[in-house]
Amino acid sequence: MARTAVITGASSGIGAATARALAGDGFRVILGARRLERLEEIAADVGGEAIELDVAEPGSVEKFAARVPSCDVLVNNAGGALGLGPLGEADEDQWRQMYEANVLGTMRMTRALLPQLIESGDGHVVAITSIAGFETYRGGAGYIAAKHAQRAMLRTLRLELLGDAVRVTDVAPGMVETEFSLVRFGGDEEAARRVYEGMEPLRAEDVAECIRWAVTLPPHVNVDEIVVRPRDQASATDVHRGASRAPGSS
Ligand code: NJP
Repeated sequence: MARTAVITGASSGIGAATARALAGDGFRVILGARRLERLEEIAADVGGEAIELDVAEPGSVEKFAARVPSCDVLVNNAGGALGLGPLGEADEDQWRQMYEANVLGTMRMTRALLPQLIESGDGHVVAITSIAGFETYRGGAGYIAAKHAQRAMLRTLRLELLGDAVRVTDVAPGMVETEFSLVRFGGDEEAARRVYEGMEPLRAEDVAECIRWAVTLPPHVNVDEIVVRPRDQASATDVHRGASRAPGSS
């Protein structure tokens, strides 16, 4: 029987690419996000199921989980950043929303589906965190705090599930060209475009492939963490823009 993967935030970017990758690998995929129309299009494409989900709303998570009788893999991908400004001008509403989606959302989904994941006999909790979960950069405090918290939560979960047949994997990407920057800059396409100018970012499919690899390894293999960045990015703030050095040049 096909294994079931639940993917949150599957209406775009990394989540949509993960839905395609896992469905392509024979998983039955159940997709969650707020934009149901887009979700339904992707689900139809991959032969999966679309269920409306707002991970920031406890009631929405409960309703979603009630429609998922069995689950082998949970990919906590829903989340993102809002704004890029100094802490001295922090917008409480944006901070709250980032915490709700990235931190509490991951907790709620994991808590709701943990019985099914344990019952699976080969469960797997994956979360898409970020290099912002262990690095910092100016202007990113709200997102950075949320991603640090999300990573700490996963490491704790790994300890708590020791002895259960459930794996825990943290996938921490660097720059990936998705709708991430468009959302961060409130729909400003020019600001979003500048983020990736002159460098080659990861594509959503690159991160999806990391997830597919981790969840299809034999059950005794737990990939604790994957840090994946573009070749052009050595840290959150060290980004190479322009052509790569030619072989032999210094
Ligand atoms: O971004 P985007 P990514 N409830 O904006 C959903 C992390 N990351 O694929 O609800 C349910 O294309 C939203 O769906 P909708 C990042 O922090 C990225 O890059 O319909 N769903 C959409 O499907 C995030 O955790 C980069 O609006 C909610 C999806 O989330 C993950 O990768 C770097 C939701 C976001 O898709 C995927 O982001 C990095 C909610 N309350 C980490 N709120 C990067 N792209 O550079 C949002 O280090 N969604």
